[in-house]
Amino acid sequence: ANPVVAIVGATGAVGVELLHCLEARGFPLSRLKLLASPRSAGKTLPFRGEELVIEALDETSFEGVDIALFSAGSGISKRYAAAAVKAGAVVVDNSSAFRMDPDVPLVVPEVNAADLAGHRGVIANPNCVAAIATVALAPLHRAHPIRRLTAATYQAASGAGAAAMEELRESTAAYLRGEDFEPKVLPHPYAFNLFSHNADMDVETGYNGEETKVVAETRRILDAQSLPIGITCIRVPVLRAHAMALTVEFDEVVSPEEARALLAKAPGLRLVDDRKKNHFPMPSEASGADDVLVGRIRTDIGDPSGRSLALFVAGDQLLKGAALNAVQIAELLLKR
Ligand code: A2P
Ligand code: 11C
Repeated sequence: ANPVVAIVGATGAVGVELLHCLEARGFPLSRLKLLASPRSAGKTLPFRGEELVIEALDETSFEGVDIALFSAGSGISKRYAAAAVKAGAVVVDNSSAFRMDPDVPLVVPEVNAADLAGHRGVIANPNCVAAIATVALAPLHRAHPIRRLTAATYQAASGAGAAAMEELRESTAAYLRGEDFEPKVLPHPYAFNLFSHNADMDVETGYNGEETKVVAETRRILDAQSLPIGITCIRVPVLRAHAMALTVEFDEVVSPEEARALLAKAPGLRLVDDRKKNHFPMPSEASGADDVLVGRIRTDIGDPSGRSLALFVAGDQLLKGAALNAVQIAELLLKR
């Protein structure tokens, strides 16, 4: 029989996309159970032409569930994942709760599907920047080992949840009306502005929690534990697609032509690299797309050795950065 699937955090920005992905991909499930906080209990969400009633999450929610897709923050994952596993479900967890646990595979299907083997009931879905970046980096890394990476990110509101997306809309409308707007979700004015990522800042090192996660997870997904990575994460006033400038140093000279050929045939990627038309990856074109967009592939003139390439990447934070990757992991689980 087809599996029973549960979504924990079904009303969230990622939760709603999980429903869409399951529906759009015709995921073979016998029943879908929607779970959220008691605030949402009794409300409904549409799925395959029906209105499914949301239930309040508790320890008993996972009876009969085969696959539980968690996306309600790491506190909820830490509290309820064990109950789901005990009830016999496999958990695909979108939070950061278990990503660095050696017993928990951290998987981007295009990159390290084989790591799923030997899971013990929980599989971690990576941070959105790590997932999007590794789809573009892995095909290069397999052909020519990367020896150093530098990244600057341009991250959308969706990464901070549905309420942050609403704050971007409302604060922009207020700005255009010439009215004051007091930020409630994000720490700084968002309309026509950008700011250092809102994750907790380590005042000793000067790196925030987002940067630390991206570094650790990128290394783990690429199986390159000692890869030096420099990173600056920035929140930009875009609704749902993250972009990033990547500078990649190799052990040897890799031509842009070769990189373009490797990336053009890699799964989950679409080349957008038209110099004549100045057409490169943009959040507007990445939004709603399953594929990660990659382009602006060129030799980095900042590295006199000629061994570095520069790329620009954009990917839908809610899809490849979250819901789509989780559903792809669930599809791999069914195949096994
Ligand atoms: P709810 O809408 O009922 O608050 P986002 O990342 O977009 O902010 O979404 C967070 C998700 O996590 C929402 O679906 C939210 O449900 C859910 N959530 C928050 N707190 C709890 C909780 N205590 N139990 C279950 N789900 C929760
Ligand atoms: C952001 N990437 O854009 C974050 C959100 O590691 O799951 C997701 C944080 C994570 O703010």
